[in-house]
Amino acid sequence: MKLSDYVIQFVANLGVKHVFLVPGGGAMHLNASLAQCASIEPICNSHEQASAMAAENYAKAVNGLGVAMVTTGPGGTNAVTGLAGAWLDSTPVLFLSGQVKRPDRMFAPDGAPLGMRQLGVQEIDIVSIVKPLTKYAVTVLDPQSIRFHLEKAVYLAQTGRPGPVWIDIPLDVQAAPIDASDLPAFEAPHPCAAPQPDTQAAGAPDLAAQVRETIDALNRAERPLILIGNGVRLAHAEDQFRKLFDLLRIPVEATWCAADIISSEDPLFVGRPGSLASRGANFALQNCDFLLSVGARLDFAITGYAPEKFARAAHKVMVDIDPAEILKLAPFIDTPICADAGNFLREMLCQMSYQTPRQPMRLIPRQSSAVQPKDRAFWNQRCTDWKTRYPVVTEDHRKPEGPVSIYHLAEVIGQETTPEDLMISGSSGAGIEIFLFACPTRTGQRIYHTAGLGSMGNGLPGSIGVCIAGGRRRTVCVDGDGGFQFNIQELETVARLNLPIKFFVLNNDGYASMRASQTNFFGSPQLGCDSRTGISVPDLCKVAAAYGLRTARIESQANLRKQVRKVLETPGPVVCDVMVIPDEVRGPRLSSMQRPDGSMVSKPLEDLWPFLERDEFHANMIVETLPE
Ligand SMILES: Cc1ncc(C[n+]2csc(CCOP(=O)(O)OP(=O)(O)O)c2C)c(N)n1
Ligand SMILES: [Mg+2]
Repeated sequence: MKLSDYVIQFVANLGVKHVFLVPGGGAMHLNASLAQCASIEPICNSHEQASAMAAENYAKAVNGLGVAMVTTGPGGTNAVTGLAGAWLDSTPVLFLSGQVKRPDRMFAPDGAPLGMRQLGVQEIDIVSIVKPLTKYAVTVLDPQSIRFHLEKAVYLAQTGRPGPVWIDIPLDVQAAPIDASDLPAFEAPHPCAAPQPDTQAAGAPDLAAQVRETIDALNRAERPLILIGNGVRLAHAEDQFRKLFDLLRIPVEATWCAADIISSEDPLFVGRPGSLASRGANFALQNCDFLLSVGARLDFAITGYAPEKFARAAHKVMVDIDPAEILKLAPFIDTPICADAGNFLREMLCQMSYQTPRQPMRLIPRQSSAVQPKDRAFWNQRCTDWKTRYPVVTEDHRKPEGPVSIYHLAEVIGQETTPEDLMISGSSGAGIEIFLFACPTRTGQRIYHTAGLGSMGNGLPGSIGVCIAGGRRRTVCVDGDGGFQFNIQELETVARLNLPIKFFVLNNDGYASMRASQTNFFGSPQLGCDSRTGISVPDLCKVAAAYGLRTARIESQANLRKQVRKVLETPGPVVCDVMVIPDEVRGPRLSSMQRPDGSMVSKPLEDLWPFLERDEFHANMIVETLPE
């Protein structure tokens, strides 16, 4: 059997149905084998960055493995941005790259570099480039080792904290004949014997004991709060979370990545906290006296760049599979639990059980530390009040004239889509932040973005990935007019495959976020913000029409719902240019204040800009406020 056939068969046997690629001479055997594979549909993109981003979002959508295939040299380097996104968002993606044949490599047979920059045509040492962004990266030099490397890579991609892996295969290795029945296998470490990232170091308390500690702290709490992150989904533990939530019925918040695990309409869902957040979400976070964070890495966007002030009155339990994520917050976490979110939630549920279905809060002890029934109606009510008193989308956003408010657009798209629809956004830019922050989600509905990297250009190829993963279901992609340009060539892929993706592109004459930051920090002159300062965007409807796509333009808020509905109901792909308020106020958000002596002070998470009148602010605080 030819090795490249074995590789593709291996991928097919994993159940992978689609591979995203740009073909190339350096990967020609892999390409040819893929072309012959009946059970995988190859999706050819027009740029490897797009293949990588499509594969990453595909993996997110199937909550499994995505696969991208690229050629040697620029094929690999072009894919690095998508790879980085997968690395940061813990997405399991298998990258397969072609490489120059072994005798042409700029390495001696023993692996020592020969010292030149390149020997083979289009040669690049891609493995060294991608090493820091992968869980496993290897150039396969011995054809007999192919099974081992593939099995190891796929195991690592999906075990512990998931992430991308990279297998680089020289041309002559791709073509090598192998006996598939006689290849050494990778022995996955036995779950009990292996050093597990999701269990503790020797001497550390076991998970059952840590869950008892968690329950004890919860029992003492008057104002408990749960925060869920993407780790809950990566652990395939959405159902366990819902069970726990139904049992406890205490207020819940979610990170942006996990916002679609719970319906925005659930009365006990307070919101998405952080540096661009609803006031209610941050008031609840900063006033709680017990915080259970599950599967959220608690990055600066959530802790407000000041972990010492984050939920400062709370007993904080942090459950994360990655010890480094916990370690970074070590002084501020009361109960650090290095565990898989699913294992933790299962252990929580195991230590709890219903007494009778009609008395869900009376939980029988399995151990001495069972959850005690406690009347916290006051706190639950307070959280609900915050949510209703400080809605993200206000009447002002909905006023029926003028250019479109992104808040209103997000609300309308959220309401007009069905739970079956897939939603994806670009991932940076002022408009996108507002969209992701303001768009409500329903149970079952998914909303994707590339959270950690925030790369422009994710929206278009990402929408291809999720649409295909979702069985070519209706997909809504909201992107900035700047970000949309970054992979605009993928409109051809969308057109060719006739994918039912409805693109809403936020037209604000270029880079509104750059305009905002340059105005805030430097005034003028400005550079690369819009058509007056060196960056411009073309007429999107003309561009889309050139790709043979249907187009629409929404000029104003008048009848916004009707206009959005029309786009959603148009069959096939549609590109809709939305004339949005060019510099819409982005808030409430974390801000700093200048002291009289000129120094800057960061405000705590509870005190978001635009600042509330001090009386109103103090009335919202249960925890003592910080000196201003
Ligand atoms: C690949 C990449 N390059 C540069 C940036 C820096 N950057 C962040 S937002 C932004 C402008 C985004 O413009 P647009 O997509 O139109 O969104 P807007 O801010 O206008 O809403 C830039 C250049 C980035 N995030 N990603
Ligand atoms: Mg823009």
